[in-house]
Amino acid sequence: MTPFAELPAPAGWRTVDLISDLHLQAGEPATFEAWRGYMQSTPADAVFILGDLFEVWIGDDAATLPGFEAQCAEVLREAAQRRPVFFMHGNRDFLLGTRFAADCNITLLADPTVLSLHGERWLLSHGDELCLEDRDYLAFRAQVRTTEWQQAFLARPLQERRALARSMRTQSEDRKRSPGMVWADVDGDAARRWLRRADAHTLIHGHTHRPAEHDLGDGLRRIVLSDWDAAAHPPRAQLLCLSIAGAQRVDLR
Ligand SMILES: [Mn+2]
Repeated sequence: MTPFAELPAPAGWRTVDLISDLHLQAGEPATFEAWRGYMQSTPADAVFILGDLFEVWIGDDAATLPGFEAQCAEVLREAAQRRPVFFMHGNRDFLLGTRFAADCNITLLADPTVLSLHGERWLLSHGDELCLEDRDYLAFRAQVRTTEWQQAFLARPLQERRALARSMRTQSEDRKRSPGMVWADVDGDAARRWLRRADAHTLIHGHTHRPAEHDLGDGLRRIVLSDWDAAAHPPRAQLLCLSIAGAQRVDLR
């Protein structure tokens, strides 16, 4: 079994912020503004984005044109000048590539990655791979994460990719609304297996939009990050801060 990726935090890091599932899109400016304000002002020594920063990512070339993606790139680039910014793929933005990352000076992380900080090992993931009941999605995931699928998709013209992404999203929304649809959650046994393999006690993930802390037994636990929606009542814009004191949720108001 290949060991999980490891990221030892530099000795100088005191606090690390974790965020996920912002689902940034041009049509939701309030969440974009909340995120921009946060990225400009956080005192954290590093920011970890654990997937689904974007509602959809159709290819790095989209960010080379003026528009929403370029605006987001600018926020990342500025933030990364002040502190390291790490990015892990979610199921919406798995096509975000090395070209965009290099352009913004952010570091791509493997899913999962073990972060060692203050003598603690934190297992970080987007979480979609552990939702074992979501079989249709996992089959789709296996297909779209292959180099062949991605090369074929990215070879299509930008407009065609935008249209395809839109229709895929409509299909997925329809599926979510269909009667009898059960929202898959992270599988407890799979989470425990990952934690043992990582020699870690805490799994931190997003994806499910069900912020909580779950006791997995034997001293193991998983912490679920909140999604963001600054236009909701009350607004959701939350991060998890890791420090010497442990993990703490912080609501941005
Ligand atoms: Mn997700």
